[in-house]
Amino acid sequence: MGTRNDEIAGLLQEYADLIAITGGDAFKVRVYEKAARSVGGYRQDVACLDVGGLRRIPNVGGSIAGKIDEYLHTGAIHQLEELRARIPAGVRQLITIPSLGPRKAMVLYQECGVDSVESLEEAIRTGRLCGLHGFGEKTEDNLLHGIELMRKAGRRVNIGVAMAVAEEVVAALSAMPGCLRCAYAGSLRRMKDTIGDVDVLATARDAPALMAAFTTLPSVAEVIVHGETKSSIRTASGLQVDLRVVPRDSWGAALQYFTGSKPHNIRTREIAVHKKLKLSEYGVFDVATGEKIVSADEAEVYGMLGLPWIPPPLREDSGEIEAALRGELPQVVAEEDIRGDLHTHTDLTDGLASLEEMVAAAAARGYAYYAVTDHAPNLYMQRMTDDKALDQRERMRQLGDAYPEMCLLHGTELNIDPDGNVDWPPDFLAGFDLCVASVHSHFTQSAAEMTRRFVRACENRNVKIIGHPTCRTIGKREPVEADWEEVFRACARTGTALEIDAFPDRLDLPAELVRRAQEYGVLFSIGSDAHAVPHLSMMRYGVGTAQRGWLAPDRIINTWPVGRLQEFLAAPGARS
Ligand code: DGT
Ligand code: CA
Ligand code: CA
Ligand code: ZN
Repeated sequence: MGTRNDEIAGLLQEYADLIAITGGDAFKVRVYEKAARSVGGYRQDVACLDVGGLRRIPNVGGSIAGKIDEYLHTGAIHQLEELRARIPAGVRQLITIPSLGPRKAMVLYQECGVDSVESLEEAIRTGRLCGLHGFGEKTEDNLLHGIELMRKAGRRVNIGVAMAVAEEVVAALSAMPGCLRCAYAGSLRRMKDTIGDVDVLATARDAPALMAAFTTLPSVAEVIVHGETKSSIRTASGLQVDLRVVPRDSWGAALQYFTGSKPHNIRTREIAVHKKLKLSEYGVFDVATGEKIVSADEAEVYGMLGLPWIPPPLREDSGEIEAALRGELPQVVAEEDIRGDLHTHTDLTDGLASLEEMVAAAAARGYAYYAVTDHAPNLYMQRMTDDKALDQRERMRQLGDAYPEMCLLHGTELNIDPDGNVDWPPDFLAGFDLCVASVHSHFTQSAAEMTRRFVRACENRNVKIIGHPTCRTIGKREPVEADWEEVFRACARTGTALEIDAFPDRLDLPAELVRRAQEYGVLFSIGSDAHAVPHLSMMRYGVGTAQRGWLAPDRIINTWPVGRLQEFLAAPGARS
């Protein structure tokens, strides 16, 4: 069942934002932000804790525990309410525009009465910001570009948000006595990185009862349509969920239809026409007799078309039909193929959980190996030192005795500087079992500079994985520009794997680049980039991205047995 942790984390983050906008103490802002992340990632339901229990949450002190407790008892935090009364919600929305910070948001509100994204756009277009301190022409261009980026992401949500909603709906409906089958379809089943709306299908003995249950689920904020076979609701976060109840003997056809994508369906329908069949959301029909042909599952539907079952992440009409007709569909990686996680953090840097907690959670997932890759000293906010790294290594070696089944790897996530250099001298790096290297700043370098930067990082003999290569954050930051073909060649030549960062707002390398990179013989690693225990399960979204990139398990180093992985990590790596 869902916890209220995200809701409470959201309030603490809102409080932090409002303090920042009103020009409050930057230290206090960070304290609340950290507390918000801790609450969001906490393993117990925070709503069930008393003040003593609340204070045991990392980064939650007495005053924050008091506020959470106040909220749980009264439904409000009075200090937050006071700030809300002073700052319209639209002003807070302004700081979600990339490149617009809290200080500027307050100036815009106080000096120009800008209190929403729309009114900001209007103010820029009508020249009302001219002469306002700190808002030159370049700033205005950046703001307009930021607004456009936000619009493009639109009301689409990342897959993690949609999956949480869909799984809750499917679990609740499946538990209803009259429900026979229930599953989500659409872009979510295809594991797309952003989701427009969630499509849920069901078969039921009592369709009206299932509809009634659906429209009264606790997460429903608004009922958009309540029909006999189709209803739509919206959750508090604005995500639409459609439920369709279909006849039992149409299940396979309906699931195939509503999984999409639309271009894939157009192709399958054409193939059906050639076979004198009609394929629709209502079922498979014999055109000559008009008779409905039973389709209990999708494999039967594809079978009638003379095709093998096609994994949903491939259904984009990007060559999968041709491959299926030739009998050459790729055997894409599955979550069960993953034997370990090679990108994770602990509270030694910006993670929330201790080394012990993270390792215990990794063991519970049945991993054969597990790497801890905390940040390195050049990301100076993380306050990493040689001693801290060595001390962590020692603690890890001792911890290893308690986990004879799992190989613990002491790694680090290095920072690739603008010239392509990384933290620490080579002999210190050689002491790590694994070095991931990633870009964390200077995202706007030219493609040529960025390419050189990646190639140099690959050529470092200690760097084995390039982390979150494009540095995109979905809906917030565009991917960096680089000559990816050149980067792929460097990876292949130096034996450096490219990461698929599985965090749902990253999914980086994106699927299209994964597919292209394979042609250069590049290896991959799927890493959760976990900063808390629950994040280890984000691995599934990285696997989904790999599937959309047509990636087979053998190309992914963390599907390999530990011996093969260690050989790869120990190899010197070719230099230019
Ligand atoms: P989304 O919601 O924008 O992330 O993307 P989808 O793929 O979930 O699209 P959605 O929700 O509009 O429709 C779900 C599936 O239903 C879609 O993938 C294919 C099928 N579908 C919807 N409309 C049409 C249509 O006009 N023609 C065909 N062939 N299929 C359709
Ligand atoms: Ca959809
Ligand atoms: Ca839909
Ligand atoms: Zn990173």
